Amino acid sequence: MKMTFRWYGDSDPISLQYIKQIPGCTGIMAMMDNFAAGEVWGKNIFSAFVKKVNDAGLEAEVIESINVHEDIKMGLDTRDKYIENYNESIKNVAECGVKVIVYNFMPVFDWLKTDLGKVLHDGSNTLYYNEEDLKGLTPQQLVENTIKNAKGFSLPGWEPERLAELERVLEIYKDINEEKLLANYKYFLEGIIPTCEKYGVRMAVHPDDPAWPVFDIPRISHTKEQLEAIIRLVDSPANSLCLCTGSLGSEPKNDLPSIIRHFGKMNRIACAHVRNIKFLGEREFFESAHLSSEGSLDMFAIMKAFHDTGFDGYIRPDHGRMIWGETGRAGYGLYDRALGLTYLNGMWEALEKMK
Ligand SMILES: [Mn+2]
Repeated sequence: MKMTFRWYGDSDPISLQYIKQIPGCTGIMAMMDNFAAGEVWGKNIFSAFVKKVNDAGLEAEVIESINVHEDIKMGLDTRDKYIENYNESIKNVAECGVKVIVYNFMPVFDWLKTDLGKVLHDGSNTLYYNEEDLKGLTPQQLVENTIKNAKGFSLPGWEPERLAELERVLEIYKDINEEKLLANYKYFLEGIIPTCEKYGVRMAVHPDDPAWPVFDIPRISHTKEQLEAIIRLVDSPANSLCLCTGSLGSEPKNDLPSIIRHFGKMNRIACAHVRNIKFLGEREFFESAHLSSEGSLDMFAIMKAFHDTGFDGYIRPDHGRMIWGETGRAGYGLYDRALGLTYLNGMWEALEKMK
């Protein structure tokens, strides 16, 4: 297992040196916003990025932001060009040492929360979701609220160019059901997995966050059965999962340790985001500190499931709260994520030594 930390590049207020100072953190999961969805990732820009990370003593083997163009998800005629570009990007990042590409196939909206800074009992603040707060909101209003609450930070999944065409895209999705979306997904994977195999890269799909459909837009990656259907679309280890515990775990019916064991045994988990959440009611939760006792998920059972199935991929702590007066990009401060990383590493050491 390799323990990593998300880094946003030069715009990230958290320096690579700070990340390197977190004990047991050997690399980053890279989030770059230099390229729009559908654009080819230029090798010169990306290799300079990797060099910077390597010079700081860290690895850059996972990239989290080669976004799938909406036309691919919608199955439009223009998709072939975007798939061709995606293949070009895979080749370019692979030649710079990337082993895993995290992506999602969520229509329109990527992750979704209704409050990016909910104040908790101890004065910290965190990301919060309450289905009630979505009632009466149009998708457009949700987008406006989210961008307004981001305090000037760019938020992955909420890129202005992706959302500019919201009305048009929502109209097209009215004719796309889950079956059709899955067929478009298959077309995409069939177009890119051979390239992944050739260059030794694994695609890792991030599950829907939260783990249910929103605004009646189809979503097809939030249950064990759906994830199984996805990895069977193209039967290759290059077609794998990014097991995000906070996303999948937002639906209490998703038994995380058993899901991890199932896909872990099949060698279909390339990387993981590990975090805890605390349920307050039905479809209402906040992102808690990582420790099991602070939230609703059993983090030890989760880590043990990874360990027992011989997981040798990449893990990162996921979102953290804002603590100790830190301000910054929602979910991506330094302190609470570093605490989370240390906690996860502590459990891993115990699991190793108790083997
Ligand atoms: Mn995640």
